[in-house]
Amino acid sequence: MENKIKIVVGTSNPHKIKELNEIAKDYNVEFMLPSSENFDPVENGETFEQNAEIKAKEAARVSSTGEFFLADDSGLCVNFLNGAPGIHSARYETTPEKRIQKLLSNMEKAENREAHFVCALCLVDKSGKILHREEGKVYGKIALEPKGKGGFGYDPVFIVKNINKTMAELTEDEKNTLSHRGQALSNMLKWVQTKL
Ligand code: ITT
Repeated sequence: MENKIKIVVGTSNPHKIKELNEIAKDYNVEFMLPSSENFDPVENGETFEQNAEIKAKEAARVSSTGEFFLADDSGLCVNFLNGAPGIHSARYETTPEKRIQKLLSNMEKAENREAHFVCALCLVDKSGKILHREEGKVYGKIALEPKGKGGFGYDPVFIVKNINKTMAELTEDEKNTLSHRGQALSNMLKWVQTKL
């Protein structure tokens, strides 16, 4: 397709860019990383929505190219842990394996294992003006042990509601159809395609 709408994504997580591009493959949109190495947002918001806005605005501020800037702030909210790790999901521990181990050990006594993933997307222009926001959620529960090799982050311990497989046992397409990121981005892409 010609004249794709180019959107700079404010992220340093390569898994997110991979999923975003996969979800957007049938749209006239191309995602790119910020052209500057100075992308270093201070994620001090209190909600996913606020942190997505901070990252999108930072991408717009530091990029020397690009007209539109998108950021994803996402995480896992566990009922038994009063919503933790939530906005701190990426910083809950130092590696993905340790984050999963910490989560499982904090859940040892939990009878209620309900949880959900959240993805907040924020799109801004070069001046930092917010153009559009979307949010997606997917519900499920925390497994007793990790299973599956797909996806990233907490996917091996998140059993998707009504499917009875962990997110890491799904194919890329299956995850992207039902995931928090898949839902939020599909709606964002529909907006982009009609409004930009
Ligand atoms: P950027 O801020 O640079 O975009 P990040 O990974 O630090 O990357 P977040 O602050 O939004 O991003 O934290 C998201 C964390 O939540 C991520 O690192 C995972 O631990 C978890 N997470 C988000 N989406 C997930 C998914 O689809 N599957 C599994 N874990 C996910």
